[in-house]
Amino acid sequence: MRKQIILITGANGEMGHGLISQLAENGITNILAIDIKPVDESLQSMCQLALTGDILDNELFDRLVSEYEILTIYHLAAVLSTHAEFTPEAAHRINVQGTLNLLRLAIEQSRWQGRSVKFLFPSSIAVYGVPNLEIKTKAGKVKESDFNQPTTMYGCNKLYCEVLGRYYQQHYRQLAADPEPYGVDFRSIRFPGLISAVTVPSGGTSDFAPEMIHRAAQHQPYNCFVREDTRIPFMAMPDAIKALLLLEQADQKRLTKIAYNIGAFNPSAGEIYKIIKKIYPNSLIDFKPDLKRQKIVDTWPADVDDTAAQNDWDWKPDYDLCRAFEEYLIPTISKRYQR
Ligand code: AKB
Repeated sequence: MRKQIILITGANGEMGHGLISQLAENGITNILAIDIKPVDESLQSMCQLALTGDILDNELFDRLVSEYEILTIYHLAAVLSTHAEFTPEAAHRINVQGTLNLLRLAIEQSRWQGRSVKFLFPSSIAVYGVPNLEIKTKAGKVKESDFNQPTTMYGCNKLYCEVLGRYYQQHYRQLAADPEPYGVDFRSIRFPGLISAVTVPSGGTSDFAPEMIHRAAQHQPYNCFVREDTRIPFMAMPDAIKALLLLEQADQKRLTKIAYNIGAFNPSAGEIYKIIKKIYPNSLIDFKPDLKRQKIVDTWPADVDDTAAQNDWDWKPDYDLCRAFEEYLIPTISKRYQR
């Protein structure tokens, strides 16, 4: 009998850390964690198996099929928006071909198991491309069908992978004599900027918020790369993990979308600065916009409409801006840097 496992790619990433820790806390340990670099020591003890592997390596997945019955796939591995702009073709290979490899694995597993394997895919607000600041301000909370014209390779990749997910769920091998019996149970969330107290992001264009907080807590100066008036949706990492697990547990029959918006709070960079200055009055933060990265963030919405997630799978954030700082970020981050 093959061992039943939950497959998590991108294990070393910010979301990977949060998800593996939460699953372990929930008593779930049949985790197979994969990352291109050796999985962090702190995570290995929470996993049944931690593999160093490349999601572009099909042989890796062929080996897994023979040994494991994959119950759910959380495909978190990705090259984020800023990094992807420096290596767009490599990002496309990893973000799209990598996802295609995982979708193929999921389809094969669905056939073996006689049921649709759940495939949780983190999409992003980067799929939105709001044309200009005037429209961004007027648009307010954007719906999933608004402004789907991404301006980054990462945003293009994420939007296309949502479309691939729908294809693998509903149309894969549609001309075959024997139609695909189960498909993939593809479920996706368009995450806002995520702020973790435990890890520091790298390669994202929404990183200005977590970078500002972590640098202030280390009493290090920080030049914020966006204007003070820059406003996009953010979320505390525990809520991002809560959303992934809620969507995974949701009744398929209630789901009306392939990809869902979720929101929590949407402060401007200046409002985040003011909160930090109250907590770390001596912090040396100033605003030196990187006009190229600023241009990307200005195409992302000021806020998102998450009515569908509320209706379809009872989404509700635990952390608003104030609680995120008071009860999650500052206590954990201050402890982390006091050592
Ligand atoms: C990024 O900045 O690229 C990501 C995102 C918004 O998806 N954090």
